[in-house]
Amino acid sequence: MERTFVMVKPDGVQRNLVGEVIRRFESKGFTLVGLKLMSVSRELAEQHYDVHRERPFFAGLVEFITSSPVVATVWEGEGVVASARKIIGATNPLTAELGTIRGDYGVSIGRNLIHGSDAIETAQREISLWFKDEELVSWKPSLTSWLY
Ligand code: FUP
Repeated sequence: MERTFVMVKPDGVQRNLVGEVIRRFESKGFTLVGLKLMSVSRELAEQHYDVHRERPFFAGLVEFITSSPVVATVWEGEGVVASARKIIGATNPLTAELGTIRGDYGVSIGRNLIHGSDAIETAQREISLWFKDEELVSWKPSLTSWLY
């Protein structure tokens, strides 16, 4: 079954939106298989945002992600990678549709509350970067037969 990596960034944690984020993914019908509150090391932040290393906002982004705790999660379900991106909304919260997490709660691209993997291969890379195998739990919620 497909999995994706979703992180509530420092601003989302500080603004008490952890519950709201988890609620939206649970309500949609996805299964939580990994969850932890953590401080992010500079090394992990730089690896996570490696594709942006040459961009002008890279240093600020690493500074931001390491500034305060994040909540790292892994979600499972059919089509979860693309669906999570829809639930999260466009990168810039000002142009993100209302009804998405960024569209409903954010006003600034540098404080866009949440990260979600952008493709299946990225999700695999990010899940193994952020979680050890033994931190992920495979389980079947009893609701499954009503979802699929
Ligand atoms: P997304 O996949 O929507 O998280 O967006 P990107 O991978 O394009 O960008 C990663 C993060 O870099 C964004 F969440 C916010 C930050 N960013 C900026 O701060 N300024 C920019 O111009 C673009 C991205």
